Amino acid sequence: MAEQLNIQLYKKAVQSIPGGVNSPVRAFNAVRGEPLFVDNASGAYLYDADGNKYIDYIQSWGANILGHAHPLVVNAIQKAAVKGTNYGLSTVLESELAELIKKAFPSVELLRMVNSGTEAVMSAVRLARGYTERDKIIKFQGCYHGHSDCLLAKAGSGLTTFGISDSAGVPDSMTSNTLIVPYNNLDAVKAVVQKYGDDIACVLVEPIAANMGVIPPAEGFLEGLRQICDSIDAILIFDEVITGFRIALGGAQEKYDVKADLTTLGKVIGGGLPVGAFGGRREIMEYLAPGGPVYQAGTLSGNPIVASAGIAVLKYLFEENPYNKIDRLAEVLEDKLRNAFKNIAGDTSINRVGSMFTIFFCKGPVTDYLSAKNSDTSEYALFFTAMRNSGILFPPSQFEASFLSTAHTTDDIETTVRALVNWDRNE
Ligand code: HOZ
Repeated sequence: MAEQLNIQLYKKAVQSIPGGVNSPVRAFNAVRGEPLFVDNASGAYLYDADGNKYIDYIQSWGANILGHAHPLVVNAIQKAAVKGTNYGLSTVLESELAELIKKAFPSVELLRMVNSGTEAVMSAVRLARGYTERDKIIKFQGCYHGHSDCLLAKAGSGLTTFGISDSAGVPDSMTSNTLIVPYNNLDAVKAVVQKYGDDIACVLVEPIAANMGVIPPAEGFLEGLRQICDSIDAILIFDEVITGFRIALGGAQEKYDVKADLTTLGKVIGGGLPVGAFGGRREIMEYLAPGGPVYQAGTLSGNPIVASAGIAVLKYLFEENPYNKIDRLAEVLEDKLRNAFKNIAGDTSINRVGSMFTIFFCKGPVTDYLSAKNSDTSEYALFFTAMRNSGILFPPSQFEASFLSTAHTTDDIETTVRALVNWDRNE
């Protein structure tokens, strides 16, 4: 039998790219497979190099809320590209995108565009430290905020998937000011604050954790963080790279009615192109160069093609407000999966907030990093592989979120559930 093209492409990739992938979460080691090489994608579907079709619940790790290659986004990109791919100078598109973001996030008075979520959070933390003239930051176990040095400590996403929650190459001096506490545990935050109160520049949190699988904030958790920050004059940073424009137009802040001082964004606001942004209270943001002493820069920041794609997506979201519809579809999927799992041996627990969810292979409830880590990752691998073989693509890790898009349909849900019902565990 001829070797699959996908395998051939992987063998070629490892000759020039470490692990054959440009980001570890794309490796399928955790589910005991080879990376999937994509040929093209449209709406809810993705086609691999061998022509296999998948219902895609990765959706570029949540970036594609309108599904793949939405015509509005593709047109915006094409129109922008013929006018030049980057100028390294200002365009009106940057202010247009900024206005749309500000309209959705009342806590954001000024914002700056960058090129990734990593950059957004790295810059926001530097700004918080510069503004407060303090060094320490509070971060939560299992939350992932990109791969800048001071945040690679007990981090989720690929670090949890591959069991390297503290990366090599990061000197202790880079993380010595990073104070780590369990998610959803206000008492632990208070204890740290009692010890280090006046040295804490910021509390950095994913308001809905989505990088150790999806974990919603416990009742009062975000409000408690707000109060604690106010009591010590620390900056509250919400990392809404995943949740911004995903959970609601105004992200988790809108859903839970808690305002951050600084917010980081990415994914959805770039329509699937490389993007990040951070913004917040005017008096803090004015600490940035050129007006202020905190330096931050980027040749490609505010890129006209990225901004055009982002504007197209955000305008669509404002006009159509598809959140009820997409969340309802996700709820139907959750209910049907839950029912189907009742007839399958082993424990599962599904966490869902809006259109993002995780099926944990453990009894649950999953409320923090430790309970997420209770999951049986071998079972997840079996599930993942069975689904992949049936044309359903979930993330290749127990500790990542699955996402619906506006392109998914009830037929896709039915097909997904049927694949689960037909899962033959003995195969
Ligand atoms: N935030 C993304 C998923 N947790 C990361 C994607 C990546 O690392 O490639």
